[in-house]
Amino acid sequence: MKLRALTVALLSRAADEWAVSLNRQGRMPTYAPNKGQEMNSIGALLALRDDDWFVPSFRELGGMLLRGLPLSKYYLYWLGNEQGSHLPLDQYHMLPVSVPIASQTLHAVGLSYADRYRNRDRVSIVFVGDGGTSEGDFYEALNFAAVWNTPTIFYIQNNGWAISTPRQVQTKVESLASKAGAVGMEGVQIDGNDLDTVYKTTLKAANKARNGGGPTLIEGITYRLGAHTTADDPTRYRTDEELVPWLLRDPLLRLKEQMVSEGSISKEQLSQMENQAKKSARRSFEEAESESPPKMGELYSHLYAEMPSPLEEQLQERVELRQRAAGTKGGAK
Ligand SMILES: Cc1ncc(C[n+]2csc(CCOP(=O)(O)OP(=O)(O)O)c2C)c(N)n1
Repeated sequence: MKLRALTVALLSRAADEWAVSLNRQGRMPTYAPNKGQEMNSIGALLALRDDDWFVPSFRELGGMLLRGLPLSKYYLYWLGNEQGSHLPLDQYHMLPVSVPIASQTLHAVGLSYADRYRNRDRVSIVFVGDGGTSEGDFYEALNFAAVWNTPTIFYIQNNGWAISTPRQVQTKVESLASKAGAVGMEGVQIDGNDLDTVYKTTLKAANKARNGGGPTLIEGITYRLGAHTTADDPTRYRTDEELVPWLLRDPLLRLKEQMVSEGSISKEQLSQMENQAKKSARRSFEEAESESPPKMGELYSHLYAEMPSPLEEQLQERVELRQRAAGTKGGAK
């Protein structure tokens, strides 16, 4: 298990670092790094079956790679290509990246309600950030899951910040796991930077849910080592005094040190794996970049089976604007 977690975490870390660098080169529009949070989704997904529903937010690259998602597809998403959100359900049992904060929590409850209704022993896991737990959708999802006793695992990645808003400014509770008490659900707070703890806690919640015991809220305490996204500068709102201790608690560093000291991997093997991960990240991006860039209309065509008239009007307006802009350029020649 540890070797698999390490391989995926190294690729996730390399992919993050390369994406940030590509953004600075003007080749990647906006990217949300996972750095420092990887073990949450990796540990949790390792504890689940491949056909359990995985409903991510936007900092679960490790979990997505574990499910077999090619990194190039993840890069396509961040390049704005809708193909990055087309994930055949039978293949991945996973929903695409979700940016509207906490909206995905309701989708996960719906999925697990359907499974319970059909007497399937499948569970759903949904990820949300600490800021997301102040959204109405989150409370509604928790309540429905508790009342309907759905096989849902809510996993909060509490990385301390919602962009520049610290946890203590957006909620009065010390423990986000305690929010489960409001709906009569079990809540547990854990070290989200420790692979073993995340794995065991998720496995326990999954076994309970599979056996009809209902939902669990897990709060993984973690830290976002990088920026919120490449459009953010965290030095404007957080101090080095806060950051430095978390650099020492880096989950990847911890796993690497643990595995080397146990003798399950040598330093040479580790550096080979790191090089491999970096090469793989570069190759995956080149693959994604070689796809043709998304066309303007695609922004509208993937939302509904039949496009509603306000969207049709918007699209038409944009087409006309573009034609006019092209005409103006032509006239100036
Ligand atoms: C409904 C909604 N409101 C606002 C935003 C803008 N927004 C994007 S990320 C973010 C902060 C989310 O913080 P948190 O839930 O703690 O997750 P993190 O980014 O720290 O992983 C906000 C407010 C959004 N995407 N969706």
